[in-house]
Amino acid sequence: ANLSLLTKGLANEDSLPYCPQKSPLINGPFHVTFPSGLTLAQVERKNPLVVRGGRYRPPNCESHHRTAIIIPHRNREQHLKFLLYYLHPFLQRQQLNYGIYIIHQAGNYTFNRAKLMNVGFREAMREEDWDCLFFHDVDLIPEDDRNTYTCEAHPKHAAIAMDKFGYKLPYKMYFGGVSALTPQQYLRMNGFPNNYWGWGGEDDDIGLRVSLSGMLISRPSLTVGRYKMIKHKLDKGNEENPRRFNMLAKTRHTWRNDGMNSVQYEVLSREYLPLYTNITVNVGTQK
Ligand code: UDH
Repeated sequence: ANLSLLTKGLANEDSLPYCPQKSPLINGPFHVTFPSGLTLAQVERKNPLVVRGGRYRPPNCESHHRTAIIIPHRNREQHLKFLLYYLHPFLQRQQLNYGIYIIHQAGNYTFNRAKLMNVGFREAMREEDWDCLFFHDVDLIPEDDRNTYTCEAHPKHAAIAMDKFGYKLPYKMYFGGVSALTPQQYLRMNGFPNNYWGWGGEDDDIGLRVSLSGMLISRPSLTVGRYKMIKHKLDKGNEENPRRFNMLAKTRHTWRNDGMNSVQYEVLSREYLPLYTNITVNVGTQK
């Protein structure tokens, strides 16, 4: 009798019904503020169903979506805390099966945002068969949970309406801040460039790769793709990249040879923390 109870329990767990196509927990717009004194311990307490490494799956239904969030990071602990505070509940309201990966650049050498994304892609895919990857700046907080963190038929640019640009797209080809691609889309454009050191240009290179590899950009509506940016100055170690214009002029010749098929790095540590997986990586230096 005990055995049959046990197998019954297992069977039930394995056969959760699928979640509804549209989550009933979606609320629409919400007001983003930055409460002083917030701690990671508080964020943990508010998210009791998030497990080791920052993983979550809906408790009562099987999600249709497996989304990995990839966040490039160095020395932005305050921003990370606020992002986690908003993002965990946001993703849970969307009934996603998700994981959050912080890709932390080791050392003090010039920052390389796009290369960190390539590292995140490879390291996240090593762990799980994610069907969508969100490449997410640490200082952008979504303001509407109808902005679903799932992928589309074409690469998605999600952060189309940021407060700092007056909640408008700054220019037509803009692809910065938050974007989402399936593994197939990511590999089709050979991932992101590895050789943009310092601030600027890499997001336009990524946008160019989308079109050079024969894809279009999909976007949520301006009312939904809204983000608040946590105000900050240009970081030490992320000075403007003066080469970016020359490099962008050559992207159509370089994208096939520079990207996922050429990325080299060394993982220094992998930590499964309560609210996220932290991967510290040596991405090397400019050649
Ligand atoms: N990042 C870090 N640490 C750094 C640098 C960058 O974590 O030291 C990450 C972080 O996820 C950030 C992202 O890289 O959100 C993009 O970098 P950024 O925030 O510096 O870029 P953004 O364009 O900021 O958002 C612009 C600051 C003003 C620059 C003005 C230059 N003319």
